[in-house]
Amino acid sequence: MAERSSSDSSLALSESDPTSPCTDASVSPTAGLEQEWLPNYNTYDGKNFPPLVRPENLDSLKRCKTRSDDVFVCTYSKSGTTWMQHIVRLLKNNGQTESDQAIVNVIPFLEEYHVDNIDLWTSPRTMKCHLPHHMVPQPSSMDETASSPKYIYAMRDPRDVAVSLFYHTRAFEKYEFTGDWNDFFHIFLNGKAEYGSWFEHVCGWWQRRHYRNVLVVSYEEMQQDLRQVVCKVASFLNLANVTDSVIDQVVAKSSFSAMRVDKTANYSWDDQYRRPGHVPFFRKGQVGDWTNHFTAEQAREFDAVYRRFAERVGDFPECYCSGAGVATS
Ligand code: PPS
Repeated sequence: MAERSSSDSSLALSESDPTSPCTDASVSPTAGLEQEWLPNYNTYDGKNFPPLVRPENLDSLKRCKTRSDDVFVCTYSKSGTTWMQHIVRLLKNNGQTESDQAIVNVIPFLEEYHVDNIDLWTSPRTMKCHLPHHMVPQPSSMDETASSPKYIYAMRDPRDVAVSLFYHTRAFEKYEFTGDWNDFFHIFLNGKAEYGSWFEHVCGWWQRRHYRNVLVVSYEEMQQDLRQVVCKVASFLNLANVTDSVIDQVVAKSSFSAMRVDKTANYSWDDQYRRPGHVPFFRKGQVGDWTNHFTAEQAREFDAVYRRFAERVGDFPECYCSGAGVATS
């Protein structure tokens, strides 16, 4: 497929611009839903954000200057972020966790910080973020080789994302959310969950997946052939010295069962903030758990919204409608 240049005028539009191809015009953070149904979100620029993500920090990111050796792990929430962070961390350190530091200290969560703080981090910086594409710090010219930071975007079947995010939102006291799955289904489908519409989010990165400094991978691909994804990430990051044995170690240490008991990766440090009896971070780690939650009517409604969006924007992954994983290359 032909490489798309960063001067493509339709893609140069921000997704917050109503004329951008990815904007879901029907989405506003609260319209059509009673405010009291919503989790305790912060709102910024027409989108909802988790309670720990402060609008002033989001605003400050407009001033964030990228560096050529920056690596961003970008995702919509609950799409395999920690899995990808762990892989990147291991790859960059010959298959070892370089210290007993929790992953959030090694690969910090960008939007929890103010730019004045981020500017002080030493290079090379690797950061995680869930921001929609137009809010992620980027150089004025993307799609270059030597001088561009790198962006890894991990995506997941939105139905599994919705289910995982439902349990996450219910688990943490801070969200003050006591709704049921049916309530959350509508919050998610209407683009009112944290970070806004899944469709807009994925669209922003999907349409740039052929840029040389963007790598898009899916959770389903990772489940199907983890080794292949690990190799893809190593090559994208230009980690020339990674041997087969390092790849083997990264794959072994990145399995669900290995990460669940790894204190640097399993988010056990957050357990103190979970309501009693709620699921742990490593909940199921499966493809297709949505079938245990969606009613037949919800599945039809989701498919209809998906198809409408995909038809309108044209260049959008189609496979999730039929239940298959998305091939990103
Ligand atoms: S967060 O809070 O947004 O950063 O969460 P995120 O890391 O993106 O996603 C959490 C879900 O990813 C699952 N997970 C894994 N699945 C398979 N293998 C591995 N190694 C793995 N690591 C994390 C995790 O279990 C969450 O999904 P659910 O469906 O809730 O279990």
